[in-house]
Amino acid sequence: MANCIFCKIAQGEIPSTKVYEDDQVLAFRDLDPQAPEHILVIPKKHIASILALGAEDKDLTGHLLTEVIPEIARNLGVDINGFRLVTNTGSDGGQTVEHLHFHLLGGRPLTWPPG
Ligand code: DGP
Repeated sequence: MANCIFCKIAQGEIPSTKVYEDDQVLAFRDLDPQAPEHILVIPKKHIASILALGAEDKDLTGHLLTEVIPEIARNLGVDINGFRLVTNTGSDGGQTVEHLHFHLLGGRPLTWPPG
């Protein structure tokens, strides 16, 4: 999608520090990390948020949650002490980039509740 920063990252038009890539998914380090490990996991296909997912995205979301995210967590070593997975949605959810992304945060104890 034109003017979507994460589409541009997915297409390699904007550089990123990649930690995982396949034909459907890209994961890269957040520009403004909030934890020692702060990874953004995105579908390459433009989907605005979790609310924009359709039935046709079941394979993609299943792949993302059951395969990609556990693999990234294991590769980073945060499977041992744990991590947090967050998808901010809409303005109250704090979403600033309107391309579905999961924040994977780990490498330190995280507090709850969020601000
Ligand atoms: P959210 O607020 O949940 O929509 O998260 C958007 C995140 O994206 C935020 O933590 C900062 C990150 N971000 C924004 N622009 C870029 C970029 O150009 N490169 C990278 N690596 N991260 C970005």
